[in-house]
This record gives sequence, structure tokens and C-alpha cells, in this order.
Amino acid sequence: MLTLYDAARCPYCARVRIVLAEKRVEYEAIEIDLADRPAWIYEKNATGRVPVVEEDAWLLPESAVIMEYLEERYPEPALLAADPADRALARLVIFRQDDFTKPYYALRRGDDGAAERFDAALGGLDAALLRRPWLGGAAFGLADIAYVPWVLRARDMLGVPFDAFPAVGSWLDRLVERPSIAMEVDVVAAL
Ligand SMILES: N[C@@H](CCC(=O)N[C@@H](CS)C(=O)NCC(=O)O)C(=O)O
Repeated sequence: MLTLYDAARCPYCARVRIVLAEKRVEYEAIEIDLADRPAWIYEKNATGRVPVVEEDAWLLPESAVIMEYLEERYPEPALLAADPADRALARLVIFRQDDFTKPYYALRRGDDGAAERFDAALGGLDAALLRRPWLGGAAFGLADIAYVPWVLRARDMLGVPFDAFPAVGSWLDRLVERPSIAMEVDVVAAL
């Protein structure tokens, strides 16, 4: 049985929860209180951060790496395309996550100019989604899962409107129809 060291409010953990739900993998979740982390979490991950997955005493941190591991460990349903160029595009989008998450955290902290920075980041996402239906290309997959936790939190916790970003709004509407993402909407609502 796979164990996930998890935190409901953590968007990086949300990535892993969504992949596990998409692949219908049973797992045990151990909730970590991020405000008062147990000392033993450093034995699971030297940085003390979540998510971490554990399988038969084997440990893996880092959400982007965990998503790829789960994709290989549980190939069905596929969350990366078969075509190498499409796979590379999804990986590129995930690699550039900071372009989106840094403006999000600036907004959450209330930094000067953060609303404009976050709007620019949403504009980038919107432009990508005008070119293709999903962030990774023709099909839903890891690239969408990599970004949606922050977009949901921006909408539901920070009250960011997406009226100026219709492609993002329509992408989110399609995403929340998936049980794996609807579950995450509920997690965010309960925070
Ligand atoms: N690069 C890591 C980031 C994980 C991360 O920052 N997790 C946060 C919670 S959302 C955490 O554990 N923070 C505790 C800390 O930074 O000490 C990943 O992608 O998994």
C-alpha cells in the first residue's frame, strides 16, 4: 500500500492526490500539520516538505517527480501522451511552473504589484489554452494537474475572477467535471 504524507492545504500535495484519484490507486494519507511539523518528517524528506510518497520503505519527495513516477508505476489511464513531442510539451509546461506559482504566492502575501503579476501569469495560461485545449496538448494530463491546484486556490481562496481569461475559465469548467478535480474543489472549500 502506498502512503502519502499529505497536507490538505498544500497545492503540491494536491497534484499527487489528483494523479492517485485519476489512476484509482488506493493509498493511505498521513496528514502533516504544516504549522507544527513532526520531527520525523525530516526522516522522510530532508527538506521537511510534503508531499512525500512511501512504498515498502522507499521514499520519494517532489511533486513533479512523484507525478512522473506514478505515471510510470500505474500507466493506466495515461496522463502523458504517447507522442514524444507531446510528452515534452507537458514536461516543459510543468518545468516552468514557477512562472505561475511565484506570482500566486506574491498575491497571497499581498506584495506590491502582485495583482498585476498574477494577471500576467493568468494571461500566459490563457494564451496557451487558446492555442490548445489542455495545457499539455490535445488531451487532459499531468500538465493540467500540475497547475490546477493553484488556479482553484486563486479562485476559491483569493477570490480571483477569471472573466478576463475566458480560456482559463473554460479549462477550469472542464476540469471540475472530473471527479478527481471535484474532490479537490471540496478539499479547498473545507480549508
Ligand atoms: N518542490 C516541492 C515543494 C513542496 C512544498 O513546498 N510543500 C510545502 C507545503 S505546500 C511544505 O511542505 N512547506 C513546508 C516548508 O517549506 O517548510 C514539491 O514540488 O513537492
